[in-house]
Amino acid sequence: MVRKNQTLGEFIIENQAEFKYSSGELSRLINAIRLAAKVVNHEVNKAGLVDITGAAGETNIQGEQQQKLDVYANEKFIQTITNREIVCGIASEENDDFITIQGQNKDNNNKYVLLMDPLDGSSNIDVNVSVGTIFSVYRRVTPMGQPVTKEDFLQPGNQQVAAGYIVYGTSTMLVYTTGHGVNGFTLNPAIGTYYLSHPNMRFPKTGNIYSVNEGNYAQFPQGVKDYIKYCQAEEGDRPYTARYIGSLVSDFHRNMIKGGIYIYPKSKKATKGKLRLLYECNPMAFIAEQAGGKASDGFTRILDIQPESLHERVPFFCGSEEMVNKAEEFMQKAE
Ligand code: P6P
Repeated sequence: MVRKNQTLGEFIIENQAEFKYSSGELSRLINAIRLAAKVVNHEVNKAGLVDITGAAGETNIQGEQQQKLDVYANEKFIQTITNREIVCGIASEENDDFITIQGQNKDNNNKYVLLMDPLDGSSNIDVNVSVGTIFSVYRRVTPMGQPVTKEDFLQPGNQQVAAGYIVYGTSTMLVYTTGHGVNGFTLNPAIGTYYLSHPNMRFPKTGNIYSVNEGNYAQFPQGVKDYIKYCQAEEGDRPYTARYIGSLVSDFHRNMIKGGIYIYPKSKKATKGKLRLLYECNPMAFIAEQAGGKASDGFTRILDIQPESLHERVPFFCGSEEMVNKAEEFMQKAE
């Protein structure tokens, strides 16, 4: 049941029945994520006032310069979720390998695995542009009582039981799905409570915003070049508007509200694209589909891709269904 302005806590309790097979752990996991998000939000919102911005002097497995806030956010989410006896493992963009959580009794009886990008778009922190956290939840596939294995993380996105993001923008919002639609909660920082501000979020079937880094145009596959030219043509409802923040969560969130498509294609520089399948594309694709949108790699539904490794990358086309269909047409024609 959805009542505008109900709190996130009330929403979880009133919709507990939706969490099939869960005797409350999934609700507790969402609660833990919302707590960690409040803590991270507190730091994100004062970046620049304290020495929490800038590079941490390390690079992550992606070879990307780790920002201090990346490392801080990663630690906060791991700490908050680990000691709640809900997940048996965590995989993070910031960690080379997954983390095993055996539980207080070391009995390996926790039911879920969590995958996350703790702070996506973090290169924007120092220039005061919004960033986000992305998370994805699966039931484990290995038997209870055994330590988590890589197979528990390498599940196709169509097996997700929950996915969501926190966008630290002009307001801080938690947007998530458990397979029963998408709901958005806005944090009132004065009292630390999230309120249901965007019930039943839906991607408009079409739109006129396209989000892609056109600086890489020369390196794009021909189908992407053709689609960009289509967006720019003076015909019908076009030219479309180009909007690209450089923060996936922010571009996705705006496109879900206004209608639009986000594309991060492969290029000569990024031969598989840049975005990671497990903790960026799969959760955003689950949310997109639950909101009536679409997500593919230009040819194949993102949620049907069988992952081979934790940090693998895929090309990403995601947004309003009719816009993704049109982009896929250009990709297939150019094949
Ligand atoms: P580029 C941030 O690093 C990110 O993963 C997404 O949030 C964002 O959309 C994209 O990369 C930006 O990448 O190559 O256009 O700067």
